[in-house]
Amino acid sequence: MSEQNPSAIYLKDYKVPEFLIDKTELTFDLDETQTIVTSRLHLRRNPESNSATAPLVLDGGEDVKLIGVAIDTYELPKEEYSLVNDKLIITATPNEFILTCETLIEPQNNTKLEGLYRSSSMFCTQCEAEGFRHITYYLDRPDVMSVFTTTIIGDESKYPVMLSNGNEIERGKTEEGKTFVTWNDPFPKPAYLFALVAGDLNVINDTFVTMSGREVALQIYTEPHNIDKVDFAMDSLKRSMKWDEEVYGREYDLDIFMIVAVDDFNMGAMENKGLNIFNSSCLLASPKTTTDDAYLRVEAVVAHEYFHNWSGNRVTCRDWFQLSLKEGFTVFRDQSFSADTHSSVVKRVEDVSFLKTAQFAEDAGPMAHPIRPASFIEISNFYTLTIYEKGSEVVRMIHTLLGEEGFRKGSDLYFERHDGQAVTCDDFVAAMEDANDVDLSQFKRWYSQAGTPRVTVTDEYDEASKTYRLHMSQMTPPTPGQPTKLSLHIPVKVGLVSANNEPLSFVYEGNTHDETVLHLKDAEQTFVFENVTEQPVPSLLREFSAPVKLNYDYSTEQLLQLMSGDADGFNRWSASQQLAVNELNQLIVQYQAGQTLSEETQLLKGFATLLSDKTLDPAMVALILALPSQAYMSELAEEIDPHGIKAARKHLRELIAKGLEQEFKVAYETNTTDGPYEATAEQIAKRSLKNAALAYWVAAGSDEAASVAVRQYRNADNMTDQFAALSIIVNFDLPEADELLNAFYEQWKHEALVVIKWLMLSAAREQENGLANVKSLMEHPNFDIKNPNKLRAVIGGLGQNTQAFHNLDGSGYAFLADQIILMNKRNPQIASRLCTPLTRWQRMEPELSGLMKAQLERIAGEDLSKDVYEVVSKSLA
Ligand code: B3K
Ligand code: ZN
Repeated sequence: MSEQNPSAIYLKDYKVPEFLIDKTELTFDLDETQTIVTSRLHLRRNPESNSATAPLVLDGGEDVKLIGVAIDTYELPKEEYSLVNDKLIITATPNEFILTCETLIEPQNNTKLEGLYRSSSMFCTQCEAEGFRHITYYLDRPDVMSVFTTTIIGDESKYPVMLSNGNEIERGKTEEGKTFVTWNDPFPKPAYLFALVAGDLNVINDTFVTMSGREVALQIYTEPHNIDKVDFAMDSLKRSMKWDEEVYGREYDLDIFMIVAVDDFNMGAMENKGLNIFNSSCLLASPKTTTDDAYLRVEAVVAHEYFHNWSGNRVTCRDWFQLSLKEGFTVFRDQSFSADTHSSVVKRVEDVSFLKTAQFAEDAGPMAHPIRPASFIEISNFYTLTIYEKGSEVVRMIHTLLGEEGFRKGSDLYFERHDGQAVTCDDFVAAMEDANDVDLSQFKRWYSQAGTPRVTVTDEYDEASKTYRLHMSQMTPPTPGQPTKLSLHIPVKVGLVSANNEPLSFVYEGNTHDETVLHLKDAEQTFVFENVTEQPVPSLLREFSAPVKLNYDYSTEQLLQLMSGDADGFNRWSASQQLAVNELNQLIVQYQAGQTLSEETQLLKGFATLLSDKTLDPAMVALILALPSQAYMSELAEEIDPHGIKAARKHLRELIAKGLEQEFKVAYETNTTDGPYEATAEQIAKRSLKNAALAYWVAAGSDEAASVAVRQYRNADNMTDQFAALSIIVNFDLPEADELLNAFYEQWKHEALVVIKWLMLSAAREQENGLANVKSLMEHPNFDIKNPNKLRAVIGGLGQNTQAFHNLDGSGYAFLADQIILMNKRNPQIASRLCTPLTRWQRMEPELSGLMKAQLERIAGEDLSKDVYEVVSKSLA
């Protein structure tokens, strides 16, 4: 791949830093061609280090040019320092001193979007995980926490707004007539939380009064044309602040909290202390340009980044192996916030569905890793679904084991004990244990073992003694580097259901319950329930109490029963999914054998009951109606046949559509919302059912349904309805598809976020010349390869376009590989993420598998960035 392959670093090699930086004083002289950064680092030897003579080794980057370096007032001549592998090494230093460093950087040429860079006309930063070293030489590791004072110097006519962390403490003019602004952040923080923004921005102002009565100024900044789209984010922020006070007792600390939207951003958002920076796609929202899903995302991301102020900033990670300490916990917090704000069952279904589709696939692939990895080559590759989503599931299991109150006692102790520190996942679990006097030692294996455990359940009922037994076994499959696994502590929440769909109470361990949490700890274990009056249907793993694959041989009748009547809303969805998965699997087998696909489906009965039940939450009905996705079916498959899955899904959808055509029409007509658009749970629920019903109705093939879809597109007063109609028109290839796709672009070409939706839908469109169409999108004047949102939209759309991407001539895979090679050096983080579909090659059917592998090998032949190298080499290992 290159002459010297990058090497891994290991958790077991962790050592405390040799030096600490008590204070960091930075000056940025911003300029269009070169930016000069001067840093004054107040350094001293770390008393916890056992070396009194270790050299000072500061992290830097190939894009940082050192102009000069001084210790106190002594300017170091060249022979007194060295630059090796981007590190600045000074062998002889006093025990305590001020190091002054002057560096030159070129933010305008920074295409990697880490460190300081330009997005549109503004300067902005992204420092997590290791971006700060691309700004200046530093101890760029999270266990070095420092008080930052930052002065920004710039031309006020171009950069009237200049922001950094903390509070503004001074402002004035330099001798050259430029403006300077100085910011101070009193809370010691690692460099990854540093932020700077400069630009011609507009702001909205608000305030929040904390539970102790302090008034906090809230500001959201955007480029002028977007300032009308941040009211929802501001409202979400205030609700998040209140929620964190009520649920976790956590109050905001600084006097000001700022958020800035930028267009070019590698991920969703960043929790820099007091100055969050957001991808505009996760901040801007207006009814006409933003769908319900995107509204919910804005709310969740605003909450997530805000919650990091405690889970991440006040208490941070000791090293990057502990990333899930802040990410898993914070995802759990934002999921709970959304669940409390909207419907908790709907939220749980959405989160679990995502986990089972995407995280399970990651856990079954070559990049599988525990939520606390033992090693990595490039930390940017470990901002994964495993760290985030599975990490959240692990925190949720602790919550399930300790209960609401016990969990709160544990989190209180954690925050109190570790405020201002950089700590580990072990510290988090220890606080939970100590506050509750419990032993979580076996449970902690979840932190170090990768792979999705399989739990297999069988049962028996003894009529005479009214005893019911559940036999459970667990097995975690091998993952790279972990051939054998230990038994985990798995909380399995169960209830029993009677033949006439009533909850059946039972006696377990001496107490009567309707529902209980079983502690599966051994490889095989039997749980005995007494006083069970009839043969029950077990409702297993309620609320998805553990991130496992559950196997119980449910009959179709049992699934239909759980689907219509289980007390656990989550399991009603789960049963419907299982039923649909079973039917799809049969259809796939028929498709592969060249047989006629079966014309019968048991889902009709279940869906009919569902659609006629007026007591149900429409959002829940919509979720149950959604067939298991192409991606989820792929995750489940022994050998992935994308074309077979696609054909089976299409066939089943049509069967259901035709079987319940009238019901869908009625559901469409009765779920219209009155009044102006609002992103409330109630309205969102109705729109989701209305649009799900419309898709089925159109799938049944009537002209009436097609014209209703076109009418909805034309009359919609909000993006949810407009885009849902357009997607249906395009996906079913109605005659108006071309015309309306073009009209949509023309209507919205000046709204970057809507253009992104258009790019995605266009790229995903299945048609004869699908790949040529994707290529032409990348030539479109409104496409910009430097903008990660646009690139992801096109490549993401292609990934959903089965015909174009999984083309048997290999052209789809080759095209993706071309883009990866193109982005490899320009933006390694994005390039590495684009590799994901190819990492699944070993699970594909043989022909496609070989084609994918060939592309990975082609990529491997290039001179690769660490990011891409790690993913490609692990995939081919
Ligand atoms: N902590 C950031 C993610 C940074 C990713 C760096 N490659 C956003 C978040 O999880 O809140
Ligand atoms: Zn986060």
